Amino acid sequence: MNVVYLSGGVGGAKLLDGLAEIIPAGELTAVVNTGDDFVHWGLTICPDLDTVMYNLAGLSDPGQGWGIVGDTFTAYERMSRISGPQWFQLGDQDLATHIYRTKAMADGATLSQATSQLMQGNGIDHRILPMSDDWRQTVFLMTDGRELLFNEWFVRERTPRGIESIGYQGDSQPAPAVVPAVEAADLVIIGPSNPYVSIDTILSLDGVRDAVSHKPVVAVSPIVGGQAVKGPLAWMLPLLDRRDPSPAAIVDHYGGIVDAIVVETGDSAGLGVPTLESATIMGNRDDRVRLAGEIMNWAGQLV
Ligand code: FO1
Repeated sequence: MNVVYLSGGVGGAKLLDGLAEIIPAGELTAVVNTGDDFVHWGLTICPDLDTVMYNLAGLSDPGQGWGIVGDTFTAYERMSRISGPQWFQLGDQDLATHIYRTKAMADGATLSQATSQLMQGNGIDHRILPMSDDWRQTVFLMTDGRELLFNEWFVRERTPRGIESIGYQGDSQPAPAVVPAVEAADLVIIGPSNPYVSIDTILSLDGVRDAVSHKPVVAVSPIVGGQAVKGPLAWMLPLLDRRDPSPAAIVDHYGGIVDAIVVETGDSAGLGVPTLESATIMGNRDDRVRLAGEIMNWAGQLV
């Protein structure tokens, strides 16, 4: 069964790690959010691509989810001495990724090509695609007039709530392999990611929502028991969709493209689509593989 997985954030990467364990490399393609990408220290930073890469390579901190477990921060500390307090922690090993990617693209590689080289360099056989090869940055227009890039909002400012709107700036073209991958899929899985900053970013690209809408789609709820497992989603839904945080709000947010949903045991009230209840909190790798297996066994009925 050909699966395309839409991913962003730490939760998305964790479930992808489980899926990659049970689905052969030729049958699983991930399309990863690049709306978080930005230039920092002159380097092109792609947090969600790197979070996927480190989780699939077994390099990530199981708890934190991003960065390389055991990494040191000597360059970061030195930079803080040179140019004052820093707000985005780039580890010494993590820097190799950013330097490699920045050089590859300076030498003319596309982000898709640089990503493929980085994945191979980290021993990952599954196909991991950036949603776009060009800048498509998520921008927060705040009620006080500030415009913040995602990580300026998420990390530097610590998710301020005065959001006027969220926009996606830059090229609306998906990376070349994205729409063909969706068209070749038997099933699309939307990871337990924040819809606004991890999935809408992908669906907003030309042709992607339409291609996905013609496929069976399973979404994994990022809302558990009325709370966001990670991050600010629990208050973004009431603010931006005027909905209480719930799996039903997630189904409705995606506007009819979701055919089935995976929720935490006990959360399946009034969803109106086929629902799988499970233990969806992934505290360790066994959880990731178990949940992935349950989803794949259950999703067979939809294809
Ligand atoms: N998240 C933080 O909360 N603080 C950080 O200093 C930080 C650094 C960082 C460096 C590389 C990277 O790939 C991710 C990093 N993240 C950090 C996570 C980042 O904010 C991602 O956008 C989140 O994973 C959500 O997508």
